[in-house]
Amino acid sequence: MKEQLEKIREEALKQIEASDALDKLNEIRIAYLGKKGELTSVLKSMKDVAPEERPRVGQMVNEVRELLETRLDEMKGKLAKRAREEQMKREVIDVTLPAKKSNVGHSHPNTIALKEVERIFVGMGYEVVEGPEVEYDEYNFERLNIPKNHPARDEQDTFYINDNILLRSQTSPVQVRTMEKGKLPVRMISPGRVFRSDEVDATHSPSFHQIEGLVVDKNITFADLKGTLAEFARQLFGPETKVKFRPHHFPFTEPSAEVDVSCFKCGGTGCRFCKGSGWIEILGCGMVHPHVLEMCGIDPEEYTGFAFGVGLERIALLKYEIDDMRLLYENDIRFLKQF
Ligand code: 2NL
Repeated sequence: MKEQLEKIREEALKQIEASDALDKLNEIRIAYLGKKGELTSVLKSMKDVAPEERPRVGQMVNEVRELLETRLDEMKGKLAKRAREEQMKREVIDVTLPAKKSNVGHSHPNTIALKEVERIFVGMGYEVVEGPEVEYDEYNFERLNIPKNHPARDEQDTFYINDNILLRSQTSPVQVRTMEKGKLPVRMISPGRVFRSDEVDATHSPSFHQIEGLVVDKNITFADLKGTLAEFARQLFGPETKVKFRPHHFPFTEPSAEVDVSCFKCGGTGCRFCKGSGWIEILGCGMVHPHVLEMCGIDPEEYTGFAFGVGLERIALLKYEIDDMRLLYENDIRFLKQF
């Protein structure tokens, strides 16, 4: 019996020492100490041992059991520690590596120019109103005093969807929709994308952006228009900027004018930038035509108004001294990064 126990002890210790995984260790525990394990079967055969020998053999069995349990626990700890160390080695993070740089973008020059124009007019109490890019002929032309057969309606200039639906050629329809609602006075700008059937070149694109402005109230005069646009020009191009109003014609305003600003490069003496004239054209404007007010449900005997329209790309090109509009649409990151 004694030899048998010693053999079990030696064999078990050898196996524990040689085991290299936690589940193997568990198998060894079951094989020796489990319900049907070798040591347990020795206990079961105690009935064959002489009664006076039983205490000694029982003590030996307990000693072997305790020894094996201790060794199993030790080995379990060793293996677990080794596994943890290997995992740490595998998952090591080099905190000294340089961080991944995240690329932060910025606004497109068109957007920067738009925000600037919005800031100026919001500062003067204007509302910013947007509207649909697909419009009715009625809002884009008819109510703006551009009747059928007017040259501006030419199919060559406008993208028609069908007989009475088109891609808006200006943002005025947004203003028509606002006037039509009948809440007066009106003080608004309407920025947005517009469409014209133009060939692409340095100054033209079939899709560009416009900002129109409209004021309707009692006693609005051309002086209000002049003062407002002069202030706009000073805020946009600098406090020394002068404005010049040249008579012009638009179907929707009367009288109408085109506005030049004194060249912000040379101050008006003439340079390459203003092509020697000292002036740069920036927008069109005028007093809202009484017939337009009428068609929008406003009594022109009681109310008057002024309106203007400015090309957003034109402002961006001027402000950033870009000489080709196509650069604004090509999305070349090397170009866009400069602003
Ligand atoms: C230009 C000229 C202009 C307007 C737009 C307008 C709008 C309404 C009534 C009357 Cl609802 N007028 N808009 C007026 C004058 C000029 O734009 O050269 N745009 C690029």
